[in-house]
Amino acid sequence: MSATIIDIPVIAHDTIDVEDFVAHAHQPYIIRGAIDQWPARDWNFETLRRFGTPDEWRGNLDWVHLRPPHAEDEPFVPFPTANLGALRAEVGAAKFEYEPTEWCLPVQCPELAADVRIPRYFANDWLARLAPQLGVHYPRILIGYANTGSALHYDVFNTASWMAMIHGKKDWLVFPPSERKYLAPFAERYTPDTDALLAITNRAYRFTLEAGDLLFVPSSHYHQVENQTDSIAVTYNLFNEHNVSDVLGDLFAQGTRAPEVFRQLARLVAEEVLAA
Ligand SMILES: O=C(O)CCC(=O)C(=O)O
Ligand SMILES: [Fe+2]
Repeated sequence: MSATIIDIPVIAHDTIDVEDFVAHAHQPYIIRGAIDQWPARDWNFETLRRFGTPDEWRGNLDWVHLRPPHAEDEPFVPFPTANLGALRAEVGAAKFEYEPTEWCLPVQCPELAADVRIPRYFANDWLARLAPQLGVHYPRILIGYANTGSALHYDVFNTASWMAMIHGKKDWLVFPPSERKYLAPFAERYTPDTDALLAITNRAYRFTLEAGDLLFVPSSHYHQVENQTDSIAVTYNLFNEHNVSDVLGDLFAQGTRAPEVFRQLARLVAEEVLAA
């Protein structure tokens, strides 16, 4: 096998007049023009450093957790980001897996959350309604460093996600749900040699996400992401009636490991059904 690369559709923010975008988006999309008016477009590493003191939790800004590729049995090791230049000089062009620890704005820095404007087509969000019970809060800032990548995965509770690229570039590889069965040997690990993933699959999206772009990734789409440059992104996970079945499927697969999530979700679905 050798995967055919599918072009990811690029659509203009203004042309999205669908009331519920998630209902119709069964593949990834890049949306242009969505974040032009966000005050967050002006963020850079210096501006972010002004928020919070270094000993407060601000994911990946001062420390980044790294390990070599294919070293899932080893722990991530914290590196001060100020010293990454020295580390790179030592290892040359080698790539590292990084742990994408995120900076959770509503909890850690509400004043920065106001710089992000949730696009209207992502406003129908049941995960936000569960957030108080489950402790999952978005939006988040995800800071990455050149030549680092994160493991092949799908997102928490198999939710959909969007990512707004604020600064820098990320190389994305996204697989349709039909490819998932082939990817098991590579799941939850970072494989810098992406040709190895393309060699065992039929179809994939491969693209670079650039500053100013907004990416939507539906549920059940495995993805592996690499920071082409140092980067700042805003991430957000969501689900609603259109992909709740993906979330339920994931919870059933996890079985008793997620009873509390199940309980809260069942309550929410019952509320929705009874209100209809
Ligand atoms: O940018 C990354 O490293 C990973 C992004 C992603 O897939 C996620 O946060 O779930
Ligand atoms: Fe993800």
